[in-house]
Amino acid sequence: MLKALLFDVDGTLADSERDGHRPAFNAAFREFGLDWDWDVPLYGELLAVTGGKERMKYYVERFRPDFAKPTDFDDLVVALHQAKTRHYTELLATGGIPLRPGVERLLREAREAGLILGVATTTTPENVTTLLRHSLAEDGADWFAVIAAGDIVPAKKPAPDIYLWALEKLGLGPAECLAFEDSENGLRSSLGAGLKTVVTVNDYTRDHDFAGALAVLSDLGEADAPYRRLDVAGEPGVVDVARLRQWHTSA
Ligand code: XBP
Ligand code: MG
Repeated sequence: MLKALLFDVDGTLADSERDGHRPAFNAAFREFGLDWDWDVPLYGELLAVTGGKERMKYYVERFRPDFAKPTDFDDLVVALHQAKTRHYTELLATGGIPLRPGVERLLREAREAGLILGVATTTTPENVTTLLRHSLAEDGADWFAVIAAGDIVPAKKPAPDIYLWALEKLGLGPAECLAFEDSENGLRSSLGAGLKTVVTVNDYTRDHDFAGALAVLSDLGEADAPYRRLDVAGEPGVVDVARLRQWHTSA
């Protein structure tokens, strides 16, 4: 029986990477007097690595062999990441990052239907609670029984650890839940935890490999703007609780 819905955040609840995280990283780099600048295509490549601190280290290794790393490089990365989080949460507090189509509708319906809601993400916990407060509802974070985020597990997605952590906190097995993801790394993580997963793509992820997903959709859909099914031929529609229960049992 379907008891809980587990959501990825970046790219799934909100299209937050290109115009949210990316400019926040760049603002932090400027603040620290670094000449690092992540444009839209480069950031797409950097998204191969999940986690902001891990992504900055990967950038230096892969793209900036000229950068003379200070002996306290790890501390610099932590300080840069704190500045980036400040810039990002300031943007969120202006309501600058809206939820994706159908997200608020489905969250409300799921709550009314008595489904448990959870989050499993590699981003920083503060980013999640701030997004939910400003783009969902003042008490948006309280809608979720578990918010599994950031460094709470050492191995970030595509490792399944963050989903396994969330399942353990909820006291549920993977067969009682559905996951929602937007990226190949995310899908590998959720499938690795044994979760059936609905994928909604975005501009950075639409060409990813989503083999094994329950459904691959343009978005969750609204009555006046239904989703398009991208994996198999199918009617446009709206992801609601009834459809999720049907997919969950038939798969
Ligand atoms: C997305 C990520 C994160 C964000 C940056 O996570 O990979 O690293 O890009 O966030 P998800 P931080 O899709 O799992 O929500 O800088 O806070 O790590
Ligand atoms: Mg994501």
